[in-house]
Amino acid sequence: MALEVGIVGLQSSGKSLLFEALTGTRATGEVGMAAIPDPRLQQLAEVVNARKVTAAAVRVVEVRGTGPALLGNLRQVDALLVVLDGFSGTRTPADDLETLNLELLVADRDHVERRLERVSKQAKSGDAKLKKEADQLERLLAHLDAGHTLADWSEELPPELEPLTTKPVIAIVNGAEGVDLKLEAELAELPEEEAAEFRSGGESALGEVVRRLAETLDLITFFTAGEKETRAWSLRNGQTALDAAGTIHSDIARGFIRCEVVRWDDLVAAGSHAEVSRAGKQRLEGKTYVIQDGDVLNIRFNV
Ligand SMILES: Nc1nc2c(ncn2[C@@H]2O[C@H](COP(=O)(O)OP(=O)(O)O)[C@@H](O)[C@H]2O)c(=O)[nH]1
Ligand SMILES: [Mg+2]
Repeated sequence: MALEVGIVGLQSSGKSLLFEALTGTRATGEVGMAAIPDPRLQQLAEVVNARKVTAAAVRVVEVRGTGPALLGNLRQVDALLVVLDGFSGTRTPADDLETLNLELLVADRDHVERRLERVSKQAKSGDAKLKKEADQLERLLAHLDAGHTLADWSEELPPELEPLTTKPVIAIVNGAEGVDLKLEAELAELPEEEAAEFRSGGESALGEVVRRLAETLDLITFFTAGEKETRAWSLRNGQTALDAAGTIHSDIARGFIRCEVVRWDDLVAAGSHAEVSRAGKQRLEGKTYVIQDGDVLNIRFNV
């Protein structure tokens, strides 16, 4: 399951432009994939003469406005990208961020209230667990109505809740001061070389956004380097070889036997899988091995 990020912002702040800049497709208020740029990938692809090169990607969801119903579409995402108008000269980004935080809070209050209604009804059956959750939700609602947030609730939240206000937030000021999203969206439509030429060596401001996202989510990258396809994949820091297998395909996780691991730069320096193995730089690891950023994996599995 790919990691997912949601785009939120006030009307005309540049949400659709960010979606387009990240995914290279025009926003239809839907879902797209944003590639995570990684210079190591191309080097690996060249070493193995890969016919296909695939970057790691995160799913991006744009919601068309605010309000509990629309924001509710973001309950499953791993992080929020908040777009703030810094280009029109008519808005104050810091104030808009406060407004958006309030919108998220209102959406969460609505979420808690709805859940409370449902659970109290079900709890009439006498189920002790439901009764306990209803009591918890009632106190939580009072906590919110007293001007507090879910984030400063001292007890554990009921696991059934999917709050928005506890998600990591990455704020992007759209404009010359921050990221010029109009420009980035236009560049996203150009072939990669032309866009790079336009930037004349300077890096994409969008790259910075993606990097902040990867940092916020504590992501690491591992690679699979085959001739048919060389590919980068994202994992959360601390995840294992078995998690890596599951990221590639559930069948590979199910049939996991062992995993050959080389460091990406050892492979590039050696020039081939055969050479790096001959140099003794390839290790065999099991299911519980904790993947390190930059590992190149070859997972052996039974089907
Ligand atoms: N000049 C300029 N216009 C922008 C910029 N960002 C957004 N706009 C304009 O603002 C309008 C709304 O942008 P859009 O991405 O559709 O906003 P959304 O409603 O948040 O999805 C569009 O007409 C954009 O062309 C910018 O950085 N510079
Ligand atoms: Mg839009």
